[in-house]
Formats: sequence, structure tokens, C-alpha cells
Amino acid sequence: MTEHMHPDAIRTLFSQAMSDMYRTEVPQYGTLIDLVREVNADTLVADPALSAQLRAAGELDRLDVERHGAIRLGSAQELQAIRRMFAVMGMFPVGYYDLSVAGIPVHSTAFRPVDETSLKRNPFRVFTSLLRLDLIKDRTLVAEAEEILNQRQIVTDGAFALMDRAEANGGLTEAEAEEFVREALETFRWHSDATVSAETYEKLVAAHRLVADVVSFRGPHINHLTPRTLDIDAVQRAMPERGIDPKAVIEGPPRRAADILLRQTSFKALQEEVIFHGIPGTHLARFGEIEQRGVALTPKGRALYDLALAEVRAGKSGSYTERLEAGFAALPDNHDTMRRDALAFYRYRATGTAPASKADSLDALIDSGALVADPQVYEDFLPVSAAGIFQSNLGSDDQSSYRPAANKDAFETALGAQVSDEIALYAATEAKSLVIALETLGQSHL
Ligand code: OOG
Ligand code: NI
Repeated sequence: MTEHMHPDAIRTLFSQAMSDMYRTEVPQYGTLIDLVREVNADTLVADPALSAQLRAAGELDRLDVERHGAIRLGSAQELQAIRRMFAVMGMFPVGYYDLSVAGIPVHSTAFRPVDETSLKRNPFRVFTSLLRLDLIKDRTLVAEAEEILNQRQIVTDGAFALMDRAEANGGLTEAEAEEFVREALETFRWHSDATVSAETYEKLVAAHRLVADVVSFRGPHINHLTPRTLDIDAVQRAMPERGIDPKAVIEGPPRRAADILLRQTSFKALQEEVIFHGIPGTHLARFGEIEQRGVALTPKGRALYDLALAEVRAGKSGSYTERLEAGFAALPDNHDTMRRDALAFYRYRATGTAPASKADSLDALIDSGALVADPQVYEDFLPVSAAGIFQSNLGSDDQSSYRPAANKDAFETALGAQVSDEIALYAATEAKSLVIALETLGQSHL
């Protein structure tokens, strides 16, 4: 019997290797990681209640390893190869994001762990976009782009061999896993030698900067890695002191007492030197980003979020921050109300103190302290925020808008699998945790 390394452990090896590689490729990322670690440590000291809550919910340990990355792919074959690669590390496609509404010719999913234990060990996720050449008008250029993409192989032979072996044997040994991570890393490495001429590159840029970014290189270089901070405003303020130039506004909800969903900000993409068939030039590619995560919202809560954000974005009076705060007034800023109004998802746990008699409501059990509802971290992404991040790192001249054309079916066909519904995952976690907690407390009648 050969021992297989747990996919969660392979994911941790991979996420660490990616972080080390990106630190050498983009030194500002290292600066940002250090800053986030300092701010998180300060926040936990200054807010013992938050610290205790995270520890009790089992979420403190994942904080230091937590990050997400993003890649952009050119074809269905590439997307399928990447799906198989991530599956070896326990990362599966969750959610569908249509970015065409924001003028970006891609649709996306997030590869991430899905079960609770795996999320607690290491929630590493990769926002993965597939280029939509069907939205590009210049069909001659599209044919040329497809031809170029057909000639590249983004996954090494060594990685393919180990993916075959993992699928056949149901896993990889530790030695195989280490080799697999080394091979997988090659897919996401930066290449400063483009595969196209300067002239072709300019034509691709004219179609859309994103087309050029996907088509002109040997592989889907990781374009950012994002650590999770507990205080994004503090990091945003401190960035300039460390020589980092952040984008002007933080995407997502305003600062709140009870964090919801996801707040994100990035530093501008670097102008990098690239050789186009022997001719030096530049390309805007890689950037840095930080995020603060809050509770996952139910469809009812999310509808309120979407409405508030739309109002804020349409509004003209006051500063963006003022409009944000006013616009979000309709979303109660405390977990108790959000839970009672079914606006957000929670995970229930029993504390040591079981009540002697039968409680007559869930709220009574919670008030007595026997039952605790921890907010479930939002593990996914937000399309409007993602569009803001894309735009800020592509250069703001790309504002073309496509006819909104979400096409989840086409995406799943290209993927060769269905994406999971993130809402169903949060709802299942909540329901399961409640059954177990009530059983533990002898309160299954509720
Ligand atoms: C992905 C941008 C989206 C996020 O955190 O929303 C993203 C990209 O630029 O490829 O990473
Ligand atoms: Ni990101």
C-alpha cells in the first residue's frame, strides 16, 4: 500500500511555492505580504474579541496561508487541463462570473476547496478566466489568435504524466506530489519573451489588452496573488509609505462593524520589459491586491447588496465613501439581525453548556449562550469588484462594452464539467452545522 499525500497538503505545497515564485518575480508582492502580516497581528492585539471569535471558529490558523491568485486562459483545452491540475490539489470550479457586462471579454470561475475541513486547512483559490474570442469583432485577427493558441502547450509533459497517475491511482505519493508541484509551477511562471511579433502584439492590444495578455505568451502567468487582511483600510493607508501605489478606491462594501462579502484593492500593474521576436517592448501584466473577507450573504442579502452598490455607482452627490455608507444603510450592520433576517450564512456550534430543559426557540438557545452562530466566510468573488480590478490593471483606456452575454452553458462545455453553486455550499454547511449542534445540546426538536 502506498501512502498518498492529502490533496489539502499538496495545495499547501503549491500555494507556498507560488507565493515564493511571485515574491521573486514581483518584489512589491513580498512587501505587501509583510505589511499585511503586520497589520493582521496589530488588529488581533487591538481587538481581542475578534481574535477570540476567529480562534473559536477555527479560522485563525488559515489566515497566514490564505490568498488567492488569478490566471487567464485561451481555450477549452487549456481550461480542461487546468481543471485536472487543480483537482489533484483539491480545488474545484465554484461559481460562474460573466465579465462581458463590464466590457471585459472573459467569463470565469474560481477553483477552490469546497469542504469545510479543506477550507480551514488552506482556502487557496484561483480566479480563472477564459478568453471569449467570440466577442471580438475582427474575425481575421481571431483566426490568427486561435492559431497561435493552438500551438502552445501550457502544462508540461511531466505535469500531465502525474495528473494521469493521480487520476489512475486516486492520488500522489509525497515524492510524486513534490515533483507535481515543481512541474505545475512552470505553467504559471512569467516569460519575458513573447511568442508574437511586436506588430501582432499591437493588433492584439487594439482588439483588447486582455487578448494580448492571453495570446502573446507561452503560458498563463499568474497575474496577482492576494493575501487576506483583517483591516484593509489600514493596509491601503500604509501602502504609499512602503512605496506601493494603490488604486483610488476599495471595491465592494464599505467598512462595517459586521463585515460582509469581500472588500478589495490593488496596486497598479507593472510596466514590464518584454522581447517581441528580438525587439524590446513593454507589457502591463502583473499587479498586487489585498482583500478583506466577511460573511457570505444569502440570495436575499445579496439582492440588498447588489441594489445598494448599483445606487452608489449611479449616484453623483458626495464622495464615493459617503455614498457607500449611505447606500448600505439598508443592510443591518450586526450579525444578530443579519442572521435573524436570513440575510447571511452562519455556522452553528454548541458550547460546553448544555441547557437542562428543552428550549423553545433557536434564538433562546443563542441568548442562553449554549449555541453560537459564527459567520461563514465568503469564499468566492464579486463580478463588479473583479471588473474594477481588471480595469485598473489593464489601463483605464479599455472601456469598450460588449452586448451583455452571460453564457454559463458555453463555459461549462469548455470546462468539461459543471461549476458548483456557491449558495448551495453555504446553505448546506449552515444546515449541517445546525443539526449537529442541536444534537449535541439534546435540542433536536427545534
Ligand atoms: C482577475 C481579476 C479579478 C478578483 O480578485 O476579483 C480578481 C484578473 O485580472 O485576471 O482577481
Ligand atoms: Ni484578485
